[in-house]
Amino acid sequence: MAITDIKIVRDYIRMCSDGWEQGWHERNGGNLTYRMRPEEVEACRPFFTGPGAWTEMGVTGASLAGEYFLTTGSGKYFRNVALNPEHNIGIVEINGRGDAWRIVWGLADGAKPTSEFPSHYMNHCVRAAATNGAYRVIYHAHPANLIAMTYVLPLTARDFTRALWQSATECPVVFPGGVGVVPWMVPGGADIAMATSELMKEFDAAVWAHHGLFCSGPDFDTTFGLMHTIEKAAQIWVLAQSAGQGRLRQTIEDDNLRAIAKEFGVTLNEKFLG
Ligand code: 2HA
Ligand code: ZN
Repeated sequence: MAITDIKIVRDYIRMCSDGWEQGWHERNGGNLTYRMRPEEVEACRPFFTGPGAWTEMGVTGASLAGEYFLTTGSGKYFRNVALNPEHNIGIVEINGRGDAWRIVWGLADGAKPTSEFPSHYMNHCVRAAATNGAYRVIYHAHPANLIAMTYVLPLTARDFTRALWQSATECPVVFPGGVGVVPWMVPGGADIAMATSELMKEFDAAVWAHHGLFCSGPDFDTTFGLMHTIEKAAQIWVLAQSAGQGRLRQTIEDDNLRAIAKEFGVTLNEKFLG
């Protein structure tokens, strides 16, 4: 028995491989964190190594103090996770104040959690609070078509939500709340973490201009599916704009969006209609 035989660790690794296979994780691009359930922590605990030193995050989130997270490593490649989990991913424990982490398993030989850990942690705090603890996954990737859209469309939640909803009929069902947009910012620090977590109070997904996308969800399937759906819609948008040279002959109209919402029993974010 190894820690990689535990289902949650296996599923986490599978999601890393799936993201790599989609082409969303060039080099060390992207990162994935999962907030572990108490019974998953206990299943993994026999494999814990002597804890590392506490390291401050630069952000504070008291609501998830003491929790444990699976995380990808800073500078590590998604491509390598399945081949060598112990060096590319790890489990960190958050301290009692909610402002520091320490490594309890993995990230071997001096590796550290993802450079975006402050963003992930603040997003976890916000999404857990917004969903009564249901949301456990934060996923950041670099999907090319969505990034391309950030060079063409105004960087507003309204412009991106409408463009994506209109690019595939399933989109309003998959993300009825829409997507937020963070303007271009320096990645890796507290400022972009706070800006993203502000948007995550309202949205399941936040676009980072000229960089990528953050998605949140209750489990790996839903969160990966959200990333996949948004990027597929972005691809269709880019294809349609290219083929039509910027002119669309027809699209999914607002009344069509309302009809989808009614049929599928979802509530669309009304401020993006009309
Ligand atoms: O982990 O994607 O945003 C590398 C990144 C930083
Ligand atoms: Zn990134």
